[in-house]
Amino acid sequence: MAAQEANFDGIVGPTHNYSGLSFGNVASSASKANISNPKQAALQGLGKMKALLDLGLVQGVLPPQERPDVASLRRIGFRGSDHEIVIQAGKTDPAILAAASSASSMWAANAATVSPSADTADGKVHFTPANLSNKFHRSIEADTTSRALQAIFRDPARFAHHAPLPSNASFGDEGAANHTRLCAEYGGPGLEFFVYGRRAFYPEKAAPAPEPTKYPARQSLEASQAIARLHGLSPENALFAQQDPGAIDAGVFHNDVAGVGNKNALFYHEEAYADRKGVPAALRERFKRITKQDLILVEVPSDAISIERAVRSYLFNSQLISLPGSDKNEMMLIAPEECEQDSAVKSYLETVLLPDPRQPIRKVRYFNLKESMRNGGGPACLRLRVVLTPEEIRGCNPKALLNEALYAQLVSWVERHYRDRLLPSDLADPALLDESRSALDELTQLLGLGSIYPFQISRP
Ligand code: SUG
Repeated sequence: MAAQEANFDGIVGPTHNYSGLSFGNVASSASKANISNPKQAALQGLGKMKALLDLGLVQGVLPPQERPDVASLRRIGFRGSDHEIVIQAGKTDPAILAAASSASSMWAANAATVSPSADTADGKVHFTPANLSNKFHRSIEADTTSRALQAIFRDPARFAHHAPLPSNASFGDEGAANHTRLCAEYGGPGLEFFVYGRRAFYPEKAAPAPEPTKYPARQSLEASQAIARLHGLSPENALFAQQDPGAIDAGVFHNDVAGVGNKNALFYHEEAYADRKGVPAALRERFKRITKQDLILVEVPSDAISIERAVRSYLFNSQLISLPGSDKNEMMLIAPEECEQDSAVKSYLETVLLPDPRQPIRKVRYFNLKESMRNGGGPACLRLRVVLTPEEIRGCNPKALLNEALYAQLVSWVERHYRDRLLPSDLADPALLDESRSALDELTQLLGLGSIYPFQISRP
């Protein structure tokens, strides 16, 4: 059997809440202080995973993180027992406690950048966990993410795990959300397309466009180049392009809010890249050289869907999947329900895109992911794509791969451990820390991960 693309989705953690932590992510700011429903959030995520499993895809899970992250609170000077620290931080610094409590690791597209073995010099699958240095609440994910990835992709003969890049704006790295692999066949040679928001070094070198003025550009060119180097990609197989600064200022804080690719197709908004003509041309030319095939560029013009509408509906944060068993290269969009509720987007999809025989997308399925969407996380944010050969699948921890039984166990685990209502002010309740830790303790056993959380590692 040939290589396939597996999706590893982040399980939403028990502290999922709306604290408005992500400046530049308009949904996160707009949802600030709303009531969240962690149980519903986790079940919505599991529902999408199960649907993809039922479609015949390989589906894996990534565990949530320990939150509130008491270790980070200690690092910045809070003292006392774990409970005392949570209570104290809640009194004096609720915004910092909120940052230390975010369930943001659910957005697995930001967990790491992954290069399949067909692209790398040593023939291993390479992983670099993202440092997520632009936001404090996300920068504290990388260490546990590293341990989780190593506990899942565990055969050292097949998987290479790198340390996160230095945690600094110059090497700001947001993982696979700014990385797309294009190929003719998953197991064949691929073009790894890296999109960055800013250049950190060599200001004298003219960049295609200036930096955004309103919102931060989280990914640097130098971070993307470092990853290509670490993963042993050849210069031929990696292409770097700047995101349109205007798109970032419109709320495209990651490139996966403006485009999604799969195999030989790229579905993207006209305003995604700074060099609107040059980037598609370069992709087309490079793809042809690598695969001897034509790249299908499905560009959505601004006068059909404005960039603001794309951000509101999260159209481009859909997953673009190849339907297993279809030998005709047929693809399906896994879109958020917000696209169905926006009449312009729905009509574009159903009357313009799907009927167009020049492009491969034949079906759209809408999913209710509202809890995650309100923090700016759509279907594509929730998954990390990993192209795996059958031998590589066998080199994974089998307990992290979803099947009917694991799905049922995870649903029951969520039902037993999660609250159905949470306000940012509830984060100061030390009982939430205990609930979260006992849930995670059980989960690491379910998934056979060993000790990956600080509270487990420091346990006598
Ligand atoms: O980094 N939201 C995340 C959303 C990440 C979406 N991922 C991709 N596009 N791949 C972020 O901005 C909000 C948390 C809060 O406000 O409580 C947050 O972190």
